[in-house]
Amino acid sequence: MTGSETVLVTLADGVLKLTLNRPDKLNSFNEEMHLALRAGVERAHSDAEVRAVLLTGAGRGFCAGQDLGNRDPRKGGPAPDLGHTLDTFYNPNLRLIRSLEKPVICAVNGVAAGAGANIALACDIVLAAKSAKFIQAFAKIGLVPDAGGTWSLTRLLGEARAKALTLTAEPLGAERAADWGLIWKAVEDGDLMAEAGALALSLANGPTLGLGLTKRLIHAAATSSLDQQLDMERDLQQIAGRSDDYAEGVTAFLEKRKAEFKGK
Ligand code: T3D
Repeated sequence: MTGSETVLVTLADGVLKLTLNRPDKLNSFNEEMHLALRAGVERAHSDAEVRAVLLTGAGRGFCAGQDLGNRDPRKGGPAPDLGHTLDTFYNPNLRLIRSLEKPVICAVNGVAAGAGANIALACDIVLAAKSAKFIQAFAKIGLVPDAGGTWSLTRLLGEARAKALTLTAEPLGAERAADWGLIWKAVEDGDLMAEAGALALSLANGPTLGLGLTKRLIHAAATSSLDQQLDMERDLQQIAGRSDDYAEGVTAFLEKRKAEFKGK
């Protein structure tokens, strides 16, 4: 195991598992945890051994967003510059997660509130324990949603549900989140880590280059015209078609055996 105590990091069979680890504070973010998460995701970018990421939380919660103990107005002094903290801590991590051209699976093991909910939504495939809840808690403390929440919620759910969730801060249960298309799946609490781990392992054994290019296409689709998207599919298919994994995939099909992808 490597990494700071606030994010536990393990690499096994191509899966980099990052576990937010401040369970007594429901894994809310302090500066150390931001930096530890950043180091983990940066490693996923640079380490070719990493072919998928699995993000989860220790204890009964996934992440309760910002550690509000670090924002106590009763301690006096000027109001904090939250724009600066977003720029310095949250936004770099969001960009790193979103731009990683390898699959990122999130196993939401319990409550995901504030920026914690929105970090989960930045991942590629989100599984949640049936008991987990997603809470856009910001309105309860006079803030606006951050960590990309207004972007993810609006794209995934549309304006009506995005507005109701953010303006009311009403908790959204995992099963309804899945029914609404906010996440991939709600699973029995006891099955969550096994199911998320198996999915991460299966993706880590996949054609990593092609999966990364697929993510790039899906991300571009929201702002592209059909013509632009067709051109991009052509360009990226050209790259995929020259990969070792494509040659292996077709060979394995013709030889009626399972493909052994190397991620290149
Ligand atoms: O500041 C900036 O840099 C700007 C960025 C902001 C990003 C944000 O995320 S703003 C939103 C911050 N988060 C929240 O407002 C959520 C606060 N937490 C809650 O509303 C509730 O804890 C939950 C709904 C998430 C869970 O409720 P429950 O009843 O299951 O648990 P609890 O009893 O409230 O919490 C358990 C412990 O975790 C408790 O500590 P204690 O009393 O046992 O010592 C509680 O204080 C602690 N905890 C939970 N959330 C936070 C926290 N401690 C610090 N910060 C938290 N966010």
